[in-house]
Amino acid sequence: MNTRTIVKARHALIAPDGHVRSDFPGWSGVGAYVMLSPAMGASISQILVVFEEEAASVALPADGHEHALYVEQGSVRAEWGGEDKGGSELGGGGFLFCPAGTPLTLQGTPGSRLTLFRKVFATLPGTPPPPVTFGDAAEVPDEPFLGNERARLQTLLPVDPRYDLAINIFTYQPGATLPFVETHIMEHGLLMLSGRGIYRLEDQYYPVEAGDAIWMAPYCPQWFVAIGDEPASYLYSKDIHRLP
Ligand code: UGY
Ligand code: MN
Repeated sequence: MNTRTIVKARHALIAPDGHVRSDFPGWSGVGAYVMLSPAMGASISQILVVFEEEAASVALPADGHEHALYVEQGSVRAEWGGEDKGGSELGGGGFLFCPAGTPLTLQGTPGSRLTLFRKVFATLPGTPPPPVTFGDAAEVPDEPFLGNERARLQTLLPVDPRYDLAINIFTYQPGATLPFVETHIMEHGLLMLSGRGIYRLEDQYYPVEAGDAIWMAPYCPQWFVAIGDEPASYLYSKDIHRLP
């Protein structure tokens, strides 16, 4: 038996063949698969949620964690409480940020899938917390990354110091690469959305494909090249805007 999954002290690749579900209180009719979490040394948790039954739902408590989600497919109704109480219908490509201290419930039609990021919010003294924020990735412009038209970045959340988290989508044409081996203080949780490539994590090179999750700890040297006939695209989180 074999798997591409590998979990190391400073990085991990989680391939779909090893997924095992978790059950959480207040979650019903869903398969929850925890890709990344503090249990492996990450600061952020990344959870794949698959809605399996009619009226399947997820309840996220109003604690010190903020949540951000991206709908891979299907239709999800999000409702949040707090000062800016409200709701929204999210289809494939829909995203939502819900600040810490705000309760969030999600209901999805059977077959809907989303990736949920959950992280302790780092307050910024003198600055109010960020608001609930949502949208559709299809409407977020993509920009060439460091001048490369064939490697394009979408920044889903506003670039605003109230947020301590970025959620981005990176899309590479076949053969396009990250321009250099990045080494930075920021941690990434990542989901391969489509296509294939090779990810360098520390000093190892891994073939990766749609459905894979990756953890890059702070200072994990990282690089990517897209391979194959189609563009490769990934969703990733990044902690930002706070002094170390
Ligand atoms: O935003 C980033 O740090 C991004 N360039 N990293 C990555 O794609 N691994
Ligand atoms: Mn990076």
